[in-house]
Amino acid sequence: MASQDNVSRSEAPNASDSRIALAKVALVTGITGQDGSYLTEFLLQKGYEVHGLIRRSSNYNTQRINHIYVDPHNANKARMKLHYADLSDASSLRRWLDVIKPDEVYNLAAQSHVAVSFEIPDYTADVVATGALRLLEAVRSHMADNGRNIKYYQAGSSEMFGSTPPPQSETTPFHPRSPYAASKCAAHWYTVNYREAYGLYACNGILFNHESPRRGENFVTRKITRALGRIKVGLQTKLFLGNIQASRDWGFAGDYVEAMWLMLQQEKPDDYVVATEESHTVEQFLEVSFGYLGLSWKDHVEIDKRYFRPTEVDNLKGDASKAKEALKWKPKVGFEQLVKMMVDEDLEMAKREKVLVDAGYIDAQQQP
Ligand code: NDP
Ligand code: GDR
Repeated sequence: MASQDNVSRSEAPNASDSRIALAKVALVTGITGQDGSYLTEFLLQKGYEVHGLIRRSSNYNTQRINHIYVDPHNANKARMKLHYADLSDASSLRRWLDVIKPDEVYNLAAQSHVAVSFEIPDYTADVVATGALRLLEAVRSHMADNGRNIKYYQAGSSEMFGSTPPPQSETTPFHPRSPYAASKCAAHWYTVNYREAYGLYACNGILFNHESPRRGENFVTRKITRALGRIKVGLQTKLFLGNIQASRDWGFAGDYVEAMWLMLQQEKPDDYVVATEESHTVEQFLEVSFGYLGLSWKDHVEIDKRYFRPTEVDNLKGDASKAKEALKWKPKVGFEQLVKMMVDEDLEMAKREKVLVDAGYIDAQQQP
């Protein structure tokens, strides 16, 4: 397990001392998130040394990367290294850039929950918008002071299109519908500006929803598959949801991280939409997932107005022709395969949970 004690501190020996000769070096913010974990696996497979910035939390927050963690005391084998930093702390970003000297920076960190951004708008803007600006400025000043080049990836979102009707491409106007989406628009334009003003190799990936068994449990797909597994094994009976008529273009996170990397391997920096070009409603996700386990969602789902948003994004469906043409990227996992992958994993998790509940080790009511 990646212990907080093993996360390097600024007074620790230079983090790049054990740099693997000739390996490219990537710095990933948001490494403990869904995309951070898939991107790190992908980059390690490509031979990169990967440095992740993690924020301090009262509980371990490294569950998604524990399986690829190697204790740094075993320095010859450890190609993923973790450091404390925060997008709200500019000095930490600049310090780690100076120590790590990355070739590529992937800015994935965010308060990424759209509904929560209505509850904590100021914090969301600070991390998502100003956080991106802090990191861009740290990259710019590090490059100027050290005569180095860094390629920068910004995690943009289809939420920026908001109420603009589909299909949405790179030329579709933004009309954000939440503090989160407005903050992502700011981060998008900061990135474009740093590219134009300073010649920085900076790309915006405008990614449509992408899911996986590692998706956070309060996003709708995972909330459904997690509840479904528990319903199937008898740990839960009801699932409370909000607007199930919303439509999303859902892909597999493992496919999308490849597109992030491809954007940084081109001759010139640019912005790209990444999507499956298929859209499904939340209700269709319920149909396919419950149907797969031989259940009817109508027997279990109740609509709870608490999950409705003050302003909703009704319909997202990407046009990814530019990424297909220029990056030669295309998604490998389709909608039904994605749903089944998530249901299979969450059913196994529910079965393990059931063993613990039956043995009296945990209380079924205490689970999400
Ligand atoms: P997650 O919510 O799973 O991960 C977010 C990451 O950001 C976590 O590692 C989190 O740390 C970290 N983080 C949050 N706040 C801070 C902070 N103040 N300083 C440093 N790190 C912080 O998101 P995803 O992996 O799903 O998404 C990755 C990025 O892509 C995000 O920017 C998201 O907005 C964007 N995006 C995601 C899409 C999707 O469908 N998944 C689609 C389009 C864009 P911790 O683990 O401690 O919480
Ligand atoms: P989204 O994802 O807002 O698209 O943002 P989410 O899964 O939260 O919502 C998708 C749609 O489902 C509806 N919905 C519910 N959503 C949640 N979370 N919980 C519910 O109970 C529920 N019931 C219905 C929502 O109203 C919405 O229409 C995700 C995040 O990963 C962002 O960071 C990213 O930028 C975008 O995808 C692209």
